Amino acid sequence: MKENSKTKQMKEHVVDSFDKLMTTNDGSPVHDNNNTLKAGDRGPSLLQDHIYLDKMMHFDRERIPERVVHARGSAAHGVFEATEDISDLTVANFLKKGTKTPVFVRFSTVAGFKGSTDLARDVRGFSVKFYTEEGNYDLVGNNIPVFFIQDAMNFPDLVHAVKPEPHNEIPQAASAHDTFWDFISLMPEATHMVMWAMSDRAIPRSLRMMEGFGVHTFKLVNSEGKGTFVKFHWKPKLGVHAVAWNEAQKISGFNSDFHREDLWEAIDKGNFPKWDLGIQIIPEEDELKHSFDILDPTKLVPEELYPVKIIGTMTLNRNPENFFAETEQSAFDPGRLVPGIDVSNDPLLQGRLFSYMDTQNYRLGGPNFHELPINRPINGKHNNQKDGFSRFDIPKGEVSYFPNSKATGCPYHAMLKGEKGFQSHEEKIDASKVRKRSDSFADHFSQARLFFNSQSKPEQQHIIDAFSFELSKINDAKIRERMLANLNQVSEELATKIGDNLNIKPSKELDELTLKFARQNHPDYPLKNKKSEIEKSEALSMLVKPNEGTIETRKVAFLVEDGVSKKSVDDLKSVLEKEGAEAVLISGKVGPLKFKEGDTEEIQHTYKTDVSVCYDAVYTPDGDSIAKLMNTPEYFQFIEEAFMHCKALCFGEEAIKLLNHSKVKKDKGVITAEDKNWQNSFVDVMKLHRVWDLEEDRKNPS
Ligand code: HDD
Repeated sequence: MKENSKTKQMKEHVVDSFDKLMTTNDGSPVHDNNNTLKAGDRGPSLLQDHIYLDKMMHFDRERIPERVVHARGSAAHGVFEATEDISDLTVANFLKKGTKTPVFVRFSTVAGFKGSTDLARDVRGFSVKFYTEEGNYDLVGNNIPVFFIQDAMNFPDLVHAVKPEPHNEIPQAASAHDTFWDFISLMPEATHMVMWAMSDRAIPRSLRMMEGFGVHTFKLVNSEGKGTFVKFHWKPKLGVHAVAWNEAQKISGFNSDFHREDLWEAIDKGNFPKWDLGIQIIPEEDELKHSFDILDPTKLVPEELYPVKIIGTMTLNRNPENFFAETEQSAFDPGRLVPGIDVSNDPLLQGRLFSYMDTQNYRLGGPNFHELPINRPINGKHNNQKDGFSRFDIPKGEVSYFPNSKATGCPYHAMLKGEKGFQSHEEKIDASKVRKRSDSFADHFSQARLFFNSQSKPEQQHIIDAFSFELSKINDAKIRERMLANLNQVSEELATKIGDNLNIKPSKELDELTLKFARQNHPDYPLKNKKSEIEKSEALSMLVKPNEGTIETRKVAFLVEDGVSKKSVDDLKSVLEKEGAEAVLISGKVGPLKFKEGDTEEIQHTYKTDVSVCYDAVYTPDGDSIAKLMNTPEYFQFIEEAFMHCKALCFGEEAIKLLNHSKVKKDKGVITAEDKNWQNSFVDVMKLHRVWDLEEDRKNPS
């Protein structure tokens, strides 16, 4: 990996203790790190033991408050390269064509604690810190393009509702409980976002296979000071994919670090994840032109109205050296802006501008968190801000104020020397001071409908299943009813199908009752149905489009035993590896596996440690191993579960016996060596990610 300005800066702080004498925190060499100082062999211990006190005092203070939301995260370093000339839109230095900028990216779940599972049904955070030549720019987004609420005033309530309930701190990392749905059912504006949260977007196959969105509308500002509204999009090169809900639950049990490990291993092996950065460009003149308000964060801007223009590519190419120092201490803030990018008046974004700075001050113990290596700007910082806990910099001189003559006005502000610096976009505002919700934010259902209508049949079924699961977990029947009434505004079909699973019939009376409830809580709440300009948007579905799939970095389980044919293993392995996928041999025991041909190979994965849910596809090669597998219940469990989760399965010619002996039924996703062009057919099915359209048949094989 090439060095850049950020890696060089960080390197100065990396400590390598190999072959070094152990010292106290003050550098005093430690003679004995096993025994406390005692009065006599059998004690008591002495308070004068500065080596013990030094060690224990540090240990006692090792934990800092976890993030109030997005506590569980995984991160990596990388680089962003601008690939398009958009100088007509922005002066942002790092967006100049050809510019390469170091980045640090942190992905997260929202609700769970720091040690919770990766595969929770949840929104994923997608935070990018660009270390630009003009300071740090943070794009703190999510993998879902809209948000639950419109105004920051509701944020603490939303978070209190989704987090474990205060009396018993149950459930961990899950929205399937009363307080969350109580809140949501009383906030019609949340309906659009919960449609996304109940879709497969909330259970990604990999952090490397998620889109990212800036969510809010932002502004780009050019050299003439002209502003243009933009929406930011991250498009993953590996496509957007999810696991099945039943699979997610099982992964949580088998490997709660599934996403963290996947990201780490991919980078470790040189399979660097990549995303394109795109923008939707919305001229200022269009601000008020649509059925939705572009300042309303519960609305997306359909790509059919403003297509996404790709302006750069981000590659993650280095794992952090240390989790705490980098991932945990990284401090993101949507208010960290650089010249050429500004915020819009979205009331949720405006509220965020206070919260992040405030939380970092608390979480990282004071106002000098900017000086931590992971947060330091590469261009250095110069101002008159002084002192505070844990100041690292040693500012020179007697001046810490402005204006001054003693330091010739330095550090000078840009205008003093005719330079520009960061200038807020000039905007005319002529308004009364009010505390209210804009009428232009009043339509809460038409984009939720747009989302539902844009899903393929299997995706719609997953949404119905997810709502049915979550709402079934609610103890208070009234909450279930209110939620169903909200969903009835989105689609009668959706509400009826979910209602069938909950024993509730959607009705006009229920809808009115729900409205009454919502009104009681906020009497001035604007609620108006509007018609969306777009009925259906292809960009909202995750279905793999023809010829767009890839199997790069996918993991294929090869189920083997002693006596397996090496040729049968190697032939398919080389086809898969050519496509960038990985074959992993799984057997009954670790240690050397004997091939039919006589060679051996070390086995690292067994049925004790590995399960089908951690793999993308399964192959059973030929050989004398077949007889052993015939008597291995774990083998059948593996292939049958993969089948249920709509994965591609492949069987060698002799292995067809095993297929016939199992509950797996031959369909277009089950390939055997008797099929024409079988190896390529297996790759083609894998490219679809899953054969979701066969899900119903596969769940109930006749
Ligand atoms: Fe937030 C963290 C994303 C609304 C207040 N948020 C946080 C992180 C992400 C987001 C990705 C994790 C940052 C990291 O990796 O360290 N948040 C969003 C998005 C929002 C949003 C996309 C809406 C569009 N957030 C939001 C609001 C508020 C906050 C309205 C408060 C007014 N968010 C916070 C926070 C956190 C945070 C409490 C917790 C830890 C942190 O900031 O550093 O300040």
